[in-house]
Amino acid sequence: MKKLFLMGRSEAGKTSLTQALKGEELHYVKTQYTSSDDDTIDSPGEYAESKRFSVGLACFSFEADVVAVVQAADEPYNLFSPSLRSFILRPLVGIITKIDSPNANIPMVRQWLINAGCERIFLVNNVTREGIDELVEYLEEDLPRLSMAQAKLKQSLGLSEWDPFPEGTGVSD
Ligand SMILES: Nc1nc2c(ncn2[C@@H]2O[C@H](COP(=O)(O)OP(=O)(O)O)[C@@H](O)[C@H]2O)c(=O)[nH]1
Ligand SMILES: [Mg+2]
Repeated sequence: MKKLFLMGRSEAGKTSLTQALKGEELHYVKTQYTSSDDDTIDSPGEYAESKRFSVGLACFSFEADVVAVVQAADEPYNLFSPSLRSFILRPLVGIITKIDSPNANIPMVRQWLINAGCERIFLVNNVTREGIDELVEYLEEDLPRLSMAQAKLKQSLGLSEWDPFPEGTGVSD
């Protein structure tokens, strides 16, 4: 199981998503600090909302296998700059929550996530659990474990650790 780090604005639905992933009933809990359990790391929205604290998010990401930008489908504005993935040494995915909202604008939020550099985008409704199974399926696939030699080779080829070796290099994962 990949360990998932969640970052996003307050009220985006991060904590609810951790509950939906565990199959729990949604119950509101104000996230006062970054908390880590076996499968997820949940962070307070205030980290993403403050220029000073947002640097800390990069540090928490090192504890995770995959980093998710969580944005609600009815998000009023975008906190995440284009090419954000360049300082995160993990696969970056986008999760759009509240797809049931009457004010949802999924194409706009999807574009923000593409601009940030998300390699996959998941659409979920934490209340009805729509889309949660697809996300769980992705998380269940473990990332390949690399030897130091393989990691160095990938780095020398300009690849991220999780990128497959291109055909013709004579090596495979
Ligand atoms: N309609 C709807 N409400 C949601 C969804 N996800 C979260 N919420 C509600 O949005 C509010 C904020 O959610 P929360 O998980 O605390 O956001 P966080 O600040 O990002 O952790 C709560 O009242 C949730 O019940 C969703 O997918 N659909
Ligand atoms: Mg929270």
